[in-house]
Amino acid sequence: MKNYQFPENFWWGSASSATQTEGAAHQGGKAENTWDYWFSKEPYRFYDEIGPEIASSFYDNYADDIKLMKAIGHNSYRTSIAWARLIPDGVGAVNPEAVEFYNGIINEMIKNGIEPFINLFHFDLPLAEFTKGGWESREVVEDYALFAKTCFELFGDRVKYWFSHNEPIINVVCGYLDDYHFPNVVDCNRAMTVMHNLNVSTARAVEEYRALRLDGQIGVILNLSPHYPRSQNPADVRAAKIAELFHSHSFLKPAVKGEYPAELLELLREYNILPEMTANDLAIIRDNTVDLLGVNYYMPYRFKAKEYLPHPDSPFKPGHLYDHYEMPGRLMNPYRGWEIHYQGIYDLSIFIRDHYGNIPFFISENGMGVENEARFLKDGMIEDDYRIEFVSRHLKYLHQAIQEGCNCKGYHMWTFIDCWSWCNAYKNRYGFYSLDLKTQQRSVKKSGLWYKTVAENNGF
Ligand code: BGP
Repeated sequence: MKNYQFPENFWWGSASSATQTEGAAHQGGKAENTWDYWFSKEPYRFYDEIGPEIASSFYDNYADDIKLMKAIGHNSYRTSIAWARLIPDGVGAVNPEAVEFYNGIINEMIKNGIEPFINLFHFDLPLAEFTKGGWESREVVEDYALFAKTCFELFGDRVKYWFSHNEPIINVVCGYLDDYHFPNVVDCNRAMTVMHNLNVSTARAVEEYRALRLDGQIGVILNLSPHYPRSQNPADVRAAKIAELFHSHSFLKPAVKGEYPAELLELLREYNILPEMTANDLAIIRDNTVDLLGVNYYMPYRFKAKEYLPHPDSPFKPGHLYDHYEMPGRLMNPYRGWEIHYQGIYDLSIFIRDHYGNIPFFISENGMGVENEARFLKDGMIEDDYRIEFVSRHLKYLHQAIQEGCNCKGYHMWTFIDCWSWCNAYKNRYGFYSLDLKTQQRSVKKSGLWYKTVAENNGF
């Protein structure tokens, strides 16, 4: 049997976010964020009408939960700081209960030998910042930079790995183009303004971090996928290339290389969707690139040339320039509707090696959401062999990429305990531990025990 041994000090852990785990949405001095607000207005847009108020109650259970992390061999864990908890009005007074809570998490993790990876923004804007215009507003970018600085000052003596955002493009696409997330705007000009402001905000967070001269690193977490054309027909290749410019390079290139891709700017001009970018913005982006990259990989993207012209009245969006392609015979996760393509993690790693200067990165999310896992219960434990297969087959390809010189530092699974998944709420479960929604009891799954052996052996 082949042995897949990973580099020394490889990060083995998992990831989650504040809103998806903490609960206590209206406690501990936390103000409403856009999720609390949207759920109060349109609960029917959330699976089973479950909102974020309880989540997996990490707020109350973090000390025990961190022991559970340790029990399955984690040496690192990523979560986020809820801006609306730390600074309820977005700017101004810091909430002392939040400081105590985040200090508690960080200290407890360190005590248990788990490196805290802290992200500053995981889709959860304080409502007070939304009323200022949300990510369309430059004032919000500056408030965010102040929030980031506050976090670095409060926790930066112990937290060595910081991230400005998780999947910033989700705010753009889901919030301003496709009506998946609040504020449910469909407007490409506004979407591109949000895209640019988010890029500036990452650079501003990096700038604030460097100014404090702390001895850690700061990065950004992006959801990246290899973009495969249906065929080598130039029309298909071009469709995939345009999609990749919008989906990947739009955030990757500013964060890693300090500039927008010229071809993306050309497209934005051609379709009259170029947001205002001042010389000062571009200088901030140029001078403040990230130290490392978190890569969330779930599925490959496949594209083909457009089959039909969009209706002339339909609001323009990048999707007018390419079609998604459903490759016959593809392997699917039917619960989430996402294709599974193990080799994608290898292709992506090679892409980062060859196009982004082999910047240090880690797989910051990879995972498999499955519905009704109770049917796999055996003697009190969910036997999720499909998840073990999912992780191990991805890890084999990741291992190969590392053998070929890719600078990958770790692997974090989505997620630790089944958590609240935005509009899908608890439909699909991702955790190494299952969560009983009624009792909040956690139980390890077979995959959790398997992952422990992988972490302990630094391979399998
Ligand atoms: C990523 C997000 C996570 C998480 C995960 C699973 O895109 O960063 O927050 O939710 O996807 O997706 P979902 O919860 O939509 O099934």
